[in-house]
Amino acid sequence: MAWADSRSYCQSIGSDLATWGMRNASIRNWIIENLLRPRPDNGYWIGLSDIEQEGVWKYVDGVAMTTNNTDFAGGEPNNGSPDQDCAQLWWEMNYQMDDHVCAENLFAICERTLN
Ligand SMILES: [Ca+2]
Ligand SMILES: [Ca+2]
Repeated sequence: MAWADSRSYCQSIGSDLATWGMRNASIRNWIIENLLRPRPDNGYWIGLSDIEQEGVWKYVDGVAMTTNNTDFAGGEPNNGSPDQDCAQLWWEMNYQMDDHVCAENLFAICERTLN
């Protein structure tokens, strides 16, 4: 699904695209090693974008990007052609973060807190 559709899907099941789990390196690495790496060839949307303002990266729960709460691959985010505003984890970048074209058809990492 496209990034926006992925977000809608997550919300439809009481969650949202992953935010705090992506900011926490140990949780992020657990997800990568146990859930993503066993199924290569895929890209996964997470809840991080610069849709609102180019170059200003923000998690969907409102938390701003810092160097401490992201793990972009070297040279990323590069706002590559035609316009990359949504963050993915992608096997070709060893599951580090990469900005990608939001309309691309990727998987989604949904996240919800337990009540
Ligand atoms: Ca961008
Ligand atoms: Ca990119």
